[in-house]
Amino acid sequence: MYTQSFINADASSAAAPAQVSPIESPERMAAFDRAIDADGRIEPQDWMPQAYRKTLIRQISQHAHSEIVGMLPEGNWISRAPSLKRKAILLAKVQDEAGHGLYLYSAAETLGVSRDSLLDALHTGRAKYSSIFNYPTLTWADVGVIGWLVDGAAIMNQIPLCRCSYGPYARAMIRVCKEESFHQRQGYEALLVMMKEGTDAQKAMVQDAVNRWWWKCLAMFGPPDADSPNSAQGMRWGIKRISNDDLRQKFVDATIPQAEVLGVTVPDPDLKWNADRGHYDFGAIDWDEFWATVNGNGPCNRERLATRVKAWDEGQWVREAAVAHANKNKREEKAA
Ligand code: BYC
Repeated sequence: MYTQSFINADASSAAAPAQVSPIESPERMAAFDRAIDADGRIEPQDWMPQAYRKTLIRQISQHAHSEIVGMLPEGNWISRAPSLKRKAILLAKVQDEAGHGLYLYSAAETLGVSRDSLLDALHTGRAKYSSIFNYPTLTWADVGVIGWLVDGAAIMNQIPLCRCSYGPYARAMIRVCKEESFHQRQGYEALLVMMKEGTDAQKAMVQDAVNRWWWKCLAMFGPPDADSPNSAQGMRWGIKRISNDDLRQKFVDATIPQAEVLGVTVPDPDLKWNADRGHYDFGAIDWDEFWATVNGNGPCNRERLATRVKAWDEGQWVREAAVAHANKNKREEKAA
């Protein structure tokens, strides 16, 4: 699975696949624009503008980092899951997140950047990952709420990415979305059991978790369209298909009926069905809190990064052994 980064110890020097010239000529730009206008797919061997490549590396690597950091809040509960069944489900889900990270790092590598350099950016705090994973999981209900709301928001954001103009990202997202759908359902089902068969204390625990996660999930979709510096270009290039605000609205509209079935409320006094718009109106998001978290000052940012760095350091011997093994195979192949 690490093949590409092991073979190219410094693949970052290969800023573009060797056979594709990075030079931007009007003819190349016109051909690229025609492909985008025709809703075609751009593949790794195709010519692409440097800015398109850079945007994709930014978004795909942030997405990959989010998947592997996203393992941590729930991983916290694997040893404390309330039954063998819940433990097996949670283990499978957290393993899926690791897999999503691997597909996404591989998709980023097709753009000519090394996995090691991407991980270095994460470990040194230069790379972003989703704000949502910087909050603590205080009770078992948080695990259900992460499945229902966090994975629910993730699916809403990621289904349109299956139609992203960059082929490897779009294809990775198809499988990711299938697995996210299981993640969302297991979370909702776990909450349903607590709300329909649980004690009053368990029901209160679910409501408390919803109260703590609701606004953070709405912020996951990113800043309002008017304050989103990357949206216009991302939409033009067919990387983003639906804007941050439109996805947020779709999420609220889809989720409120689910909350009603569950028997929980969301902590928003301004939430109201607007018959004229055919959508729910909802209150204001605390963007100061969001930016503080994105910029490293959320409740768990330091802990999350420290855990990832420790895992990286402790895996050093595995990477060294794999490189030694690959080199030995190469020597044997040459000698044969
Ligand atoms: N958290 O111009 P904008 C998952 C940043 S994985 C942190 O709108 P863009 C899951 C943004 O990066 C969830 N930062 O940007 C995993 C940009 O900064 P830079 C992750 C955020 O790219 C395990 C700046 O704000 N999903 O769900 O057009 C278990 C301005 O934003 C956030 C993805 O990564 C945020 N929430 O749109 C369970 C999906 N929002 O880079 C679940 C792929 C914004 O200019 N990514 N920022 O320094 C995307 O769809 C888009 O990148 C975003 C942002 C919608 C997130």
